[in-house]
Amino acid sequence: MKLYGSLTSPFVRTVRIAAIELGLDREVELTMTVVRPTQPNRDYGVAVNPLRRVPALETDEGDVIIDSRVIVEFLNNRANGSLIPRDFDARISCLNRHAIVSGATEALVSAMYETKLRPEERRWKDWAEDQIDKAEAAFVWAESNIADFSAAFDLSAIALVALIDYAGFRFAHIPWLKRLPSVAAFAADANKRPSVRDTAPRE
Ligand SMILES: N[C@@H](CCC(=O)N[C@@H](CS)C(=O)NCC(=O)O)C(=O)O
Repeated sequence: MKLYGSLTSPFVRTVRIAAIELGLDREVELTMTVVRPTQPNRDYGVAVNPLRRVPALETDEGDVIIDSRVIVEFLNNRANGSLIPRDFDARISCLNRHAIVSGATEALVSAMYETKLRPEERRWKDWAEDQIDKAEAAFVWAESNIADFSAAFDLSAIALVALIDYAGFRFAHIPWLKRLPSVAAFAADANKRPSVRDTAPRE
């Protein structure tokens, strides 16, 4: 299978961590793909993902699956794994945690585009700060709900570690976890896993 992505995207990283945890990493080959706002990668848009976003997974059967959550669901099913629970209540709870974490990650990716990619004279500072504020609120929420994230290394926990490391990677000047001891302990613990260590974001 071909995973279109990069070494910096937190969404691609979620899929890579999941693939390792599921024992599928040898079957999933990372294909470096550049997608940057205002520089449309049209070949990729036509051949793979019309939204021109990563990650996208091309299966051995030639189907294309987009969005990290959907890809993890596909891989989890293929490996008969437990990254997304089958029990309905547990599943909704996991997907709900993931939705908050993933929304915060999207807010930070947007803030990164606004503060680093957009021409300086056109930047909207208040909007970028609002996105960062949303991510901070999600971290505070995670601190209150850390027991659920720590109960199993599932999709929501994987996405949380990807968010924490992305926040530190792109916005290193912000002391994200300073007043969040439980999230900090969760991150330290998660980073002991080879799947997490070996996929740390890098340019
Ligand atoms: N909800 C999507 C978000 C994917 C996403 O936003 N990826 C970013 C990279 S981190 C991207 O492709 N950005 C390019 C663009 O939006 O033009 C997922 O979970 O896969």
